[in-house]
Amino acid sequence: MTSVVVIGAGGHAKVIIDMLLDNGLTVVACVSHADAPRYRGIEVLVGDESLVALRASGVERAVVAVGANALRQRLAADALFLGFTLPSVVSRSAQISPTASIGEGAVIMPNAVVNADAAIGRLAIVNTGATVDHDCVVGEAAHVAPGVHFSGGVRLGARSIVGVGSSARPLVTIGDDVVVGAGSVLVSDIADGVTAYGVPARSNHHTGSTLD
Ligand code: JB3
Repeated sequence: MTSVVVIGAGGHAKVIIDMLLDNGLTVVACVSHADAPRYRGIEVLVGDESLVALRASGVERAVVAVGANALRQRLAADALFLGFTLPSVVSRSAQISPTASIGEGAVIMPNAVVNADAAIGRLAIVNTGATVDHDCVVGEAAHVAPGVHFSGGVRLGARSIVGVGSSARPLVTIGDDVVVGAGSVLVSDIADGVTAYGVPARSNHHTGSTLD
């Protein structure tokens, strides 16, 4: 019951492996689509077909440790189809309110904070040192990058990423499939599918015109 397979073998997987080992779990292997170096001595199996044999050998749990949001969603669906369960992984140094909820397969990285009544969606990432305050909703397979700060009641849509060091004022809603550039300040809502960046964040390129 303490064995887990990690899907992915890049930088994100390394941080997750540290968390899993720190939580007393056994990582039986990483599964990658290409050869990758071992991290902490853990074998890297190339090709997702090896997941079938791992499941047949009795490994029940998988963590999809891939940063790309849509790919993470697809690999998670494949793992569920093979019969794996997708545990959430929470760093021992993260602070999680007892009234927050963490979805299946979500990962909460070291020194992150998730405050009262916040809801972290399945397969979401709350990355290193990010803070998600009371009543926020982080959508499925979204990514709150390192050092991001969400004030109360912020909503982030599915598969959206908010880049490193950004912040959002209370009650801002960010749509699905949005990309927010690093260091942005979100003071108003962002529609689905938009790329936004800057201080304050805007969804169009700044042309330099005085009418902008
Ligand atoms: O910013 C931070 C702190 N972390 C980033 C993270 C959230 O996302 C990190 O800096 C990277 O930007 C990214 O980490 P990730 O996903 O580990 O990226 P990379 O190091 O490029 O590794 C991608 C991994 O995805 C590799 O191990 C690939 O083998 C794996 N991969 C891609 N396609 C796949 C597939 N693995 C499997 N099993 N199947 C696939 O189809």
